Amino acid sequence: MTKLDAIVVGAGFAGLYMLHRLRQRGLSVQVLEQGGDVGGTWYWNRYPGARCDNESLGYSVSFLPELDQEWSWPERYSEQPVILRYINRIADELDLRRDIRFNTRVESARFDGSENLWQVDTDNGERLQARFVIMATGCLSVPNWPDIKGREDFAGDTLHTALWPHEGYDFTGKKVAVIGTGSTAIQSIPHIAGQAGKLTVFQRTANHCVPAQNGPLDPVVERERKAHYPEMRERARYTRSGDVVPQGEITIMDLDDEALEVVLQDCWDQGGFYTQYPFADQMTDPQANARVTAFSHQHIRSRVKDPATAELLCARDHPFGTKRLCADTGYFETYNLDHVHLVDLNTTPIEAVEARGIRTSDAMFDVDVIIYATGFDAMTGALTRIEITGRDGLVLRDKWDHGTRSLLGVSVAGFPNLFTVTGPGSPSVMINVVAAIEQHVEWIDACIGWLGEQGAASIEASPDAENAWVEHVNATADATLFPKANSWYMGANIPGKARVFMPYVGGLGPYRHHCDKVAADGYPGFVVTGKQGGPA
Ligand code: NA7
Repeated sequence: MTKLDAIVVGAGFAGLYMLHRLRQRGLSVQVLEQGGDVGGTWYWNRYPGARCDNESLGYSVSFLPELDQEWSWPERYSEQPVILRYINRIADELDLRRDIRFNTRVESARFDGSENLWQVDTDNGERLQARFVIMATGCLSVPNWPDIKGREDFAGDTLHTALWPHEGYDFTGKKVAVIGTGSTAIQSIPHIAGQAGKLTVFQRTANHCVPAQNGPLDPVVERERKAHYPEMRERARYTRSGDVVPQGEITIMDLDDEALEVVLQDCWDQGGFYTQYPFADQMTDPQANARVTAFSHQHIRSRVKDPATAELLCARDHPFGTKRLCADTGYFETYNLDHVHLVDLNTTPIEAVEARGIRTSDAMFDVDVIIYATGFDAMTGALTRIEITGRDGLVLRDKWDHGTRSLLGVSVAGFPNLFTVTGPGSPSVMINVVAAIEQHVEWIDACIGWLGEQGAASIEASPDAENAWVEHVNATADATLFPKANSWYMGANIPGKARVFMPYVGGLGPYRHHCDKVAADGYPGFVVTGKQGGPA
């Protein structure tokens, strides 16, 4: 049996950085990765139009300053192949592949208290042992297949956006159905429409959307950023969003209609998440939020020619930004094409998938291919699919059955020496995820270093501190409009999943200060065993 200091699960941004840090510490580390190569999210999500909604100058790693200078992002928001190339470059630069086992799925991890060791079993029948296990499994890595009657009966091709064929897919002349209208659908639909003979989009809930305003990266912006990269990276570490965009400087309710229109138009012209962060009250005051919603609806009406379709595309069932905001490039205009149709599943729900297509309550849609753009079992899916057994036979899936519980989103009571990168209860998906990952990885690495210095055997969240943190995470979310949406942040997209707001909305900067203080104060709230003078 292979015996290691640490096992890292996943080889996306998080797993790669974790490997790098622990290796620098002189630890023996093995990364286990289900995919055939590095990249995580960016390895799997290869659908047409897949790109990051965070600007690449920020959505990139801070620990390779030479790469910051050398690398050129062709566009403001990079498409998937470019990001995947970038991640490959990181792996090459740091010679990481030699410690990564690909095509290896972790099936179970079991803590052996007598030896303070984790036993990890893979689908290749291999067993490894390590003192530490770091789950770098990603927040959006388990695709959600909806439970639609007859799904298996379809005779044409079935695709899921998160499991896209590596060789691509030619839609030329085909009759195509897309189910779902989240970020993924909004990115891919204009591209699919460009090829398909006929495209029918099945919408259950319209999503709030802002124009991405993507384009070639302005050389002046690039030059400026490269001249100040270290300062910008340092600033980003302490902002709420993990990026350097304007944050919370404008109070919507202080502005009259005319002034607000000017400010919002400016946001829409700048595009992307510029629309989300400048406002202090957008996510807390329903009235302020409604004014942004009204502006966004006006915008949609100006872009979609058919008024009935435009109304269907206006999100109404949740406040603006309370589901992950989508960034669009030509999405709304796609519905002006004669061969593209929108089906409203609220008035005519899907009754079944049949061999020749999709039957709704009032029509049969014959199609050649069905694309499920139906999202993920987010935040917990990858963790609960692994049989993770901690102290005294406690299984993580069972512990989280009524809602996720974790201290700082990084450590769970009952699971010693197990760390979760961007776990539930941390800022993770609410912010620039690369910044969130770096903060967690650095904190975990320092914690492991500290345990070594103390000669300690294990660390885990104490139940009291975990409860207090969960309460704080909930209270922070409850002070906002976020819990009002049936979002994947709430687990609401997965039937039967506990409805708890999972990410921490307090912002990266305040969260980092808190985590740093915990470390500086010797990890209060954590149970440390084997430490000199402590329990064995
Ligand atoms: P999302 O945002 O979860 O969107 C999934 C879409 O699929 C959404 O419109 C869902 O409608 C729809 N959906 C899910 N199940 C069904 C069924 N059974 N019938 C009809 N429609 C359904 O996933 P994405 O992949 O677009 O984006 C995920 C994240 O990746 C994104 O937020 C970014 O952070 C990157 P619903 O809203 O549930 O009514």
